[in-house]
Amino acid sequence: MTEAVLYSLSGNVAVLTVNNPPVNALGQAVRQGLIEGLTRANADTAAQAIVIVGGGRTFIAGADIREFGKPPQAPDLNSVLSAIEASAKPVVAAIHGTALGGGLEVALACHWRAAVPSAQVGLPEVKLGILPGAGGTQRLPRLVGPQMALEMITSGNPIPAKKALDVGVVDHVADGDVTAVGVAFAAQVVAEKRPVSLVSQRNEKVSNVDPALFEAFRKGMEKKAKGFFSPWRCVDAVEAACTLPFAEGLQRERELFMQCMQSPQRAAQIHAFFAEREAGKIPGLPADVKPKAIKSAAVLGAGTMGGGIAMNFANAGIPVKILEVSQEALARGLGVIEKNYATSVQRGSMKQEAMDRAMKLISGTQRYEDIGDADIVVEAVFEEMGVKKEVFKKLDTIMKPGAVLATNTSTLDIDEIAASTKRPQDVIGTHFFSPANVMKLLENVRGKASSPETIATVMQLGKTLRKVPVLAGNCDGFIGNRMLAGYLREANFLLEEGASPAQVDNALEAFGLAMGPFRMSDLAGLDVGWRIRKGKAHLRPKDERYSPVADRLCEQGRFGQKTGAGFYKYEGRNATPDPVVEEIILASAKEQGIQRRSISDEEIVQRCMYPLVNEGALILEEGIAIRSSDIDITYLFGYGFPVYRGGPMFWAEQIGLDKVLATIREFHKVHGKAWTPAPLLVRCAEAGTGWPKG
Ligand code: T1G
Ligand code: NAD
Repeated sequence: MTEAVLYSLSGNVAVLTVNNPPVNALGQAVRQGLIEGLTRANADTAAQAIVIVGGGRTFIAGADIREFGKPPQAPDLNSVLSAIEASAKPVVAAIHGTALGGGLEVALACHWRAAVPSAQVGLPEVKLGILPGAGGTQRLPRLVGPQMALEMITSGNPIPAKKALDVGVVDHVADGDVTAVGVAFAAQVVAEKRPVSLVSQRNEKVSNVDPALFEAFRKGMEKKAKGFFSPWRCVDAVEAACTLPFAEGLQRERELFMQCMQSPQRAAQIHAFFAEREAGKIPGLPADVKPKAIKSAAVLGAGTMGGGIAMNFANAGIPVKILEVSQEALARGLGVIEKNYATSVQRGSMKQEAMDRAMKLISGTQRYEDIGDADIVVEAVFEEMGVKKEVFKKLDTIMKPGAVLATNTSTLDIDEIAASTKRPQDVIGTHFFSPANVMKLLENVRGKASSPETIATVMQLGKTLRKVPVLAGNCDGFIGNRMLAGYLREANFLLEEGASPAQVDNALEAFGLAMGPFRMSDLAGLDVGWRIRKGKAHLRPKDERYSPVADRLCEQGRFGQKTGAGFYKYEGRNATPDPVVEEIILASAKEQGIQRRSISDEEIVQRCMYPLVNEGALILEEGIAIRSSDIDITYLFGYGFPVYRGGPMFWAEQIGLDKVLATIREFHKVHGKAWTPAPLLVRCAEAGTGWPKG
């Protein structure tokens, strides 16, 4: 037997322990080992039943994703599952940790399933741009019915053991060591001579299913699955389970699975899966550096960002104090927090007890003395260097030694802020994204003095706050906002050249962005960008083209949603085009002698997306980003870039860097030096390679 599956006997039960750390993925050796283990157990006269269990921290977490795209190796997973079903002796899956994807499909092929209470089971394949390809779409609906199967398979979200028991995915849940739980249940199955029942032969829940169920489900997922390929194939596969006999349904599932495997979205979403895990690894950090424990926090400023940042700490169970300049500002900030939680409770995405627990962890103050003992302080005051330095000078005198002094600045120089303290080694950027309690990205920004311990602490904090942490170097706008500058520049130029805010937003939302540039700017608040531009106006070369449209909106107090008008006018959160904005655009175009023309959506996408790629190449070459996939993660989790395109750098590689370069060179001829191709892009395109790896 391969070492990937270990064989042992516990009483009259044979135990097959999958031994493929870290997550017991179903690589070739595991598949081979399971078949060999089943054969041995069925031949073993001492064994009356068989338990399949995962060694280490989890059951099987799915197929080995690293094998995708490589030539298939026998045995394939379906033949492993047929061997399980064909076993003369009852086979019990004993589940702890996570039974995901092919792992749950193995369990569904078993005759019985037992779990410990902390276990989770699910079919997350849709998150990888595929669908369950080893019978999951045919067996799960036979256990839980088509509606529940559709929800689990199109969301890809796991369910806890208790719920799995309630809906029939598992047959038994008990506390204790998972192998012992599995062996005891298997022995009970033998003792009670329970008849072997194959899930694949249970048809009652997939018979006479009203076809309208699938139409209604497709209708219901139009918004969430917009632009994606695999979720729709998932519905087709579950529908096949309710319209075809099992064997034909399995065949249909295979066809749909292969369609997903051939879709470019699969490569993009798997790239995103591994990129998210890579982002947390910081080369060069001493192996023995330990993150500091964060048991208490403070936040300065209870504005748009401060409130959301405080909610993250409270949601993670960390007490947090918010400091504001006035009681009125504090009350307003705490009020917004309470309203946000109440909205989540109303929507059912949060329980009232959880809200009460979180609110108890949040308190306010105007006294610096009250925050001195916190393990970390995150500053989120106005985006003005003078104000930031004033605040950090103050923090330097009152925060306890070793506390992390973090700033949520969007663009300002971390080193300059750190230099206003005597402990620059404890200063670092922790750039959250609006709304801070929702957006997953945490762009940590190292200063030249930030210590390895401070870096390790905020990278770990990202995970604690359930964010996706990325480490950026210190430069103007770091990774995300630096790239965004070119994107917004072109979006504003396109307005003067003939497009409307709605046309630009719609073209980019059709491309897959969660929100176009003008709707996003109105959400974030136009005043933040205005403050930044005013602060830099003296640096802008006179001959450089500049669009004054956004400034003129701000001069009229149009800061976006928070003032009821920006690039759009607002009823609540509903944006409608505003003729006032059209007039400002026309006036600006006239002043600059710009001939307006009709602009294609394709040009809008290229003019707005290619600056991300070009600037990304500069950022990579300067080492501001450790790897190109970190840039992708920044845009996937911070700027609503569609995961099915993998991120701007991966997307450019899929198009071909040579083609991207060719178009950038065209724009360079027409629109000037802002479109100067990045040297790294030129080198990779001419070498016919992708971006440098690692
Ligand atoms: N294949 C290969 N490597 C995997 C893997 C997998 N399925 N899952 C995790 N890893 C690696 C991961 O890259 C990381 O590596 C290490 O394991 C620890 O992971 C036929 C076709 C299980 C919940 O989608 O959701 O089955 O960075 O950091 O936070 O229908 O990993 O250390 O080098 O994420 O504790 C379906 C994917 C596959 C589950 C654990 N299964 N995995 O989370 O650790 S498709 C999935 C996860 C399939 C069948 C189809 C999570 C986890 P490294 P980690 P974690
Ligand atoms: P905001 O204007 O909404 O809130 C700032 C708050 O800071 C105000 O309530 C103000 O009263 C308070 N404040 C000002 N000076 C203070 C001081 N000395 N001590 C304590 N409180 C003080 O601004 P915001 O949008 O929350 O931005 C805050 C920071 O976060 C800025 O650096 C900004 O660049 C950054 N940021 C903003 C966004 C965004 O989308 N709004 C996103 C990421 C980062």
